[in-house]
Amino acid sequence: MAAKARSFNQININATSSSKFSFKLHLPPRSTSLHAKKSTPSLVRCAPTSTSTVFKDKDPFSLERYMASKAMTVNEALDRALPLGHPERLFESMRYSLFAGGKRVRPMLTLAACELVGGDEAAALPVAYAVEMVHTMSLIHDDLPCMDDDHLRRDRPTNHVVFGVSIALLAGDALLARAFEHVARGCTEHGMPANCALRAVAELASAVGTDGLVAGQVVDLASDGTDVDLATLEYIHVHKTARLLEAAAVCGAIVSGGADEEIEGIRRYARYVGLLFQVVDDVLDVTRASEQLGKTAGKDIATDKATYPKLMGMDGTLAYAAQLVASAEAELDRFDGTCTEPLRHLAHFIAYRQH
Ligand code: GRG
Repeated sequence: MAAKARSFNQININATSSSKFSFKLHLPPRSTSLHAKKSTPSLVRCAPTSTSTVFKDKDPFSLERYMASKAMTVNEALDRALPLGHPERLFESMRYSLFAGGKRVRPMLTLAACELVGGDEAAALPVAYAVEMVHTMSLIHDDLPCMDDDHLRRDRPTNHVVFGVSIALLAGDALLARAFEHVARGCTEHGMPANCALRAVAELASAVGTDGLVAGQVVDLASDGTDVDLATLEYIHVHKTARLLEAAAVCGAIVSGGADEEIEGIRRYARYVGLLFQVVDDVLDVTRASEQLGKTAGKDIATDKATYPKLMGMDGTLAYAAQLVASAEAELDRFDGTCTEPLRHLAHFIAYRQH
């Protein structure tokens, strides 16, 4: 870990930050309490889900094994959920981007949150892969000529380069619709109470629309060529990036029957991690090459885009990232120790990732 920290970018998660930048997340209250459950007093449940069955209790936790196992579970489920169909070109386009080798971080957050609150992984799986469908949709749309006009994504030519703008746009739309279809079907098939299903749908919808991706993208587009301050930058990234990671984890807890107190603890953790994801993304854009990222690197500097390194400097950005990891971990301290391992390690992975 120490070697990694040096190579990425010297985040020292144990350091007390010397950042002069204030550390606050301005997030609007969420309307997730369609049918709020009564809170339970303690956050000590542990999940009898697949990690504990795949890895023996005495095995030390290995994030590498955990991520490989969850990615395989998610990929197989996605393959079953979206076989080729008619019209074939549409399905080819959807599958082209879906199976282009994404890290599957968001579905991992869903499954890890499920595990933390003692849920059944099979029941949370449709939500996990639905979030990946939403994420893939956002990448396809983000790369379109009317948005970022990018040509490289997940190590491949972008969707519209291969399939044309019209099909790429429609493939994104179909992935979005399909995602909600699978959340609803998955909840029904696993006998989930209707209030859980509706709450998850509301959470995910809010992360996509005017309180999430779309809002962030609109402000991002409007900020092009203007002097963006830190508050605006945070607004963009919280909405464009962090909200979907937050919804991924929160939905995992909701459909696993998590208590309100647990769900809100996981939300706070995921908010920190979501913003951390983008802060690190900004750093990687400067420090890594396109071949290492699988997408166009150095674009932020080339287009003079507002980023955390630009506004805070690299040292300030790294200190901010360190604060975010520490804050995310602090949220997990209120839960049972063993069960927090996946979310704890995922926060570290996001901080130290190289791509
Ligand atoms: C049309 C409803 C609708 C929404 C689209 C285009 C858009 C609105 C939003 C853009 C959102 C976006 C692409 C944000 C960037 C998030 C980000 C850092 C992506 C990279 O995620 P990784 O590193 O990618 O997890 P992989 O490929 O590993 O999955």
